[in-house]
Amino acid sequence: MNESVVVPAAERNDREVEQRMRRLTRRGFATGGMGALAGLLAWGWVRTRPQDQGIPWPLRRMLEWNATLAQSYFRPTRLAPTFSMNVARWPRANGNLGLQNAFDPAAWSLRLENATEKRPLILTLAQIKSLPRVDMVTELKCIEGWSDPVRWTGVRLADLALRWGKATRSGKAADLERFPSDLLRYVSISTPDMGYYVGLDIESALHPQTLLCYAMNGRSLTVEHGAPLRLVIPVKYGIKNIKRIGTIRFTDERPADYWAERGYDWYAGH
Ligand SMILES: Nc1nc2c(c(=O)[nH]1)N[C@H]1C(S)=C(S)[C@@H](COP(=O)(O)O)O[C@H]1N2
Ligand SMILES: [Mo]
Repeated sequence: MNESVVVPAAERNDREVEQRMRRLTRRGFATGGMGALAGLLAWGWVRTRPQDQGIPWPLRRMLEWNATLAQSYFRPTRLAPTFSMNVARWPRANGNLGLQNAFDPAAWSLRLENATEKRPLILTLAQIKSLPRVDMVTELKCIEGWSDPVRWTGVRLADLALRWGKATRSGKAADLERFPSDLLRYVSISTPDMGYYVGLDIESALHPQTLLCYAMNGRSLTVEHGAPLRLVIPVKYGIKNIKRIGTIRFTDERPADYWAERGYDWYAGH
């Protein structure tokens, strides 16, 4: 097979990214349609099956199967709604797990790890900012029941994966369309002190709206909102939007997740 060189992320223009998104989204729709049809045909049979924890067992099985299917190839979920700049608000600073230590954002660097390799890559904020800049207004939704549209500025986690080749087993730059099976299946992100940590499925992590964010509503991030770099992942609840990122690790093992360990859904999508 011809594994041609992937164009560096910084040279991809927005049009190219949009085309990629559209293709991947179409693929998602096709799968959804098949799922709906299978669901209709099977429903009569499902209803009459014995129950497992209050749910007919085939349904429980289906939930598990969906999770497996979502991981088996690259398929971003739908796009989260975006809003115009003028509705952006300041959310409350919520949650300071992993933020309590004395910390100097100016002395910060990111550890980028691949579970199949020994050596991490250490990146400066300037290197991260050299990736294509993305500006978007999306909602930050907390499981406590509030939400705010916020203007976020940063770079795509997908572009970081494409640029530095840490997301793959082969060590090559990720090629999401032609070699999705080369991608490691999960991403683990933690604060420098490991006080807070989230696990993400690779599809959500590489979703085009998943950003490593350094500015909020047009200003540099403040410490309580996660300076110098935080995750913004609008297809997930606030709990996954980890502030003060220290390490990003690509791995095939499902990562530990602070709130999943305390009873919340590991995926925490909405
Ligand atoms: N390091 C860290 N990140 C975190 C949290 C936290 O406690 N520690 N809380 C999460 C929760 S529950 C929410 S709702 C959002 C809130 O982001 P904000 O403080 O910028 O509004 O941050 C998320 N990221
Ligand atoms: Mo939250």
